[in-house]
Amino acid sequence: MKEYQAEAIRNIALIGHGGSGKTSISESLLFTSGEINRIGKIEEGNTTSDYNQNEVDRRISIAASLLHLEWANTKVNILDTPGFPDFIGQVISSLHVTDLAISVIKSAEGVEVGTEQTWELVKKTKLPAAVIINKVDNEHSKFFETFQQAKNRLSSDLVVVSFPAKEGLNFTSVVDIVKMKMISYGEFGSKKVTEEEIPGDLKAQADKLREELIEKIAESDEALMNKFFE
Ligand SMILES: Nc1nc2c(ncn2[C@@H]2O[C@H](COP(=O)(O)OP(=O)(O)OP(=O)(O)O)[C@@H](O)[C@H]2O)c(=O)[nH]1
Ligand SMILES: [Mg+2]
Repeated sequence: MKEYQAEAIRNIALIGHGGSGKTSISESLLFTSGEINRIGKIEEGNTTSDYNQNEVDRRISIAASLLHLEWANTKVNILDTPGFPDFIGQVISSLHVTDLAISVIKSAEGVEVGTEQTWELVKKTKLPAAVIINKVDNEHSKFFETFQQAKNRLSSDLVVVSFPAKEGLNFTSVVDIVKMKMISYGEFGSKKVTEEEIPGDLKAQADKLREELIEKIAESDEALMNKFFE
């Protein structure tokens, strides 16, 4: 087995309310990085993370699963934790061994009780944290409303790094605020990705969000600010 130096290892926990999409995101990450060559689905009971028969039958995660992938010469260990509150012990123990927590929130439903409960644990451990606003293909998706809610209820430090170019049933693309490009995805499981200039009607919004991102970075760390400009 390939050996990695400590600086080339990242440990991430996916946390959040039940059914927000943590296991599906894990599966997509494994597929995108080439760790698996067929993408599993919760409905088909064939995801890498929910392998236990009970998880397959109930279509929920019960225990935290440890997954791994390689990306840019870095080993990424992912702990996919259950969202159902009975299993919160799995979230608590996972957060003790991770460097970063990623909270997955449903775009249409917004911040839910499980989002707040698991976020409280992150605050206790003082871990760095990020948020994924997921299910932006839902017809009731309201990305920016959910973002504002997360800012109000989780952390005022949150800033957007990418947003859906068009949310709802026609979702195919995101605007990446770091690359300043629009990134479009092919059909599910195709790995087809295309980069284009940000369309005119979204450019002003992207510029404004990028300014907010830079301000936040500058506010928090001078070294990071220099790195960002490099
Ligand atoms: N349309 C749509 N469905 C999604 C998306 N992400 C997940 N789902 C579906 O949402 C349901 C829950 O997904 P999971 O990946 O099991 O969510 P989870 O957060 O791991 O759930 P627990 O582990 O039980 O907390 C499944 O039916 C998924 O197929 C998404 O981005 N879009
Ligand atoms: Mg799950």
